[in-house]
Amino acid sequence: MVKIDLKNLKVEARKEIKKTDNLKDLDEIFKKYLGKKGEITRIFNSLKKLSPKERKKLGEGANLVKREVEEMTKERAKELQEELRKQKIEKEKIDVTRPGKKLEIGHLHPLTLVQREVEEIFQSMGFSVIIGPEIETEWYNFDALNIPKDHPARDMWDTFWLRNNQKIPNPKSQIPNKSQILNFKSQKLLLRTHTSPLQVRYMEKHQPPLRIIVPGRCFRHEATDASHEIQFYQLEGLVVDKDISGANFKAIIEEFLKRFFKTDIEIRLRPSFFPFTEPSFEIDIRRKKGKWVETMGAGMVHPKVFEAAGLNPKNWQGFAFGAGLDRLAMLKYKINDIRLFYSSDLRFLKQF
Ligand code: YSA
Repeated sequence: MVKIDLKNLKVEARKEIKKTDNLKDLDEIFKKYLGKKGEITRIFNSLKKLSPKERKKLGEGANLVKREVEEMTKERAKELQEELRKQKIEKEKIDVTRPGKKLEIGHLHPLTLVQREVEEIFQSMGFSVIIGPEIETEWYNFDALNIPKDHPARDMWDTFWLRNNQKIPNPKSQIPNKSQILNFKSQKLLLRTHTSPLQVRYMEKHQPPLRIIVPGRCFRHEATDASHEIQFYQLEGLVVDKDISGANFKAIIEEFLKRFFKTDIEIRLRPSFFPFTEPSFEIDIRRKKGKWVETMGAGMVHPKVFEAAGLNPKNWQGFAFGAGLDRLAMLKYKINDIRLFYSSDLRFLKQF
C-alpha cells in the first residue's frame, strides 16, 4: 500500500490557501485538492482497493482533511470577499466636503441689467413703461416730429430705409386702426432712428396728464467708433401736463442719475437743436472729473408735435428726453468701447 501523508497534505493546503490573494486562485487550489481529479478526491477513489481496516482508517483521516480544507477555503473566501468590498468602497468613496463643479449658467446682458434698473427707478417716480415697433413709418419717425421731407434736419439721423411693400408693423400692444393701416401702406418704412416716434403714437391714444418712458433699440446708418454703434438702445421719456417746465425736467433727471449711479455725478446742459423740442438741449454727464459724455437730448415738447398727436398745444406743456442706454451703461461700468456690448465676447460678458 502507498503511504499517504495526510498531515503533510493538510499543511500544504493550508499554506497555499493562506498565501492566495484572489478568489480565482482560491478556486483553483480548492479544485487541486477537492476537484474531480483533486488530491483528496483521488484518496477517496482509492479506498475501494484497500482492506476494510485500512479503508476505515484512511477514510476517516481523508474526511477530516477534506472538511478542514473546505473550512479553510470558506474562511479565506470570506476574507478575500471582505477585502474586495473594502477596496470597492475605497474606490467609490465620495468626499462630500470637496467643492462641487461649478455649472455654467447664463445671465443677463449688461444692457438688459441697465434697462431693468432704469425702468425700476422711473416706475418708482410714477412713469409707465411703453414699448413700440422697431420698424417705423416715415410719418412717425420724422414728419410727426416736425421733420418734414427734404428738411436738412433729417441728416441728423442717418437712416436704414426698408424696401417698399414690407409687412405693416403690428405689435400686439399697438394694433393700428384702419386709417393708420392705409397710412402705413402709403408710407416709406425704416428702422427707427430714435424712440421719439413713441411720443406721438402714445399721445394719439392717451389723454394727458401722462408720464412715460420708452426703452428700445434704434438703428443708424453711420460709421461705428468707440461711442457709436449702428444699433444701440435709447430711453425716451415724456411728461405732459398743464404746467410743466424745464425745472421739472432737471429735477427728475438729476434724481434719476443720482439713483442710477449711486454716487455724485456732474451734469451739463448745453443749448441744442431738435425740430421736435423748443427750447432744446443736450445733456452731458461726467463722473469724478472724468471726460464729459454726451448722454441725452431733451427739451420742451414742440407745439407741432402736440398737433400731430391731435392735442391742442395751448392746453398742454411737456418735456421729453432721449437718453442713450449704452452710454449710461458705459459710464456706470466704466466701459470705454460701446462695441463690446455687441461683440458676444464671453470674457467681457462674464464680468456682469
Ligand atoms: C431729444 C429731444 C426730445 O424731446 C426727445 C428725444 C430727444 C433725443 C433725440 N430723439 C435723439 O435721438 N437725439 S440724439 O441723436 O442726440 O441721440 C440721443 C442719445 O442717443 C445720444 O445722446 C446718445 O447717448 C445716443 N446715441 C445716439 N446715436 C448713437 C447713440 N448711442 C450709441 N450709438 C449711436 N450711434
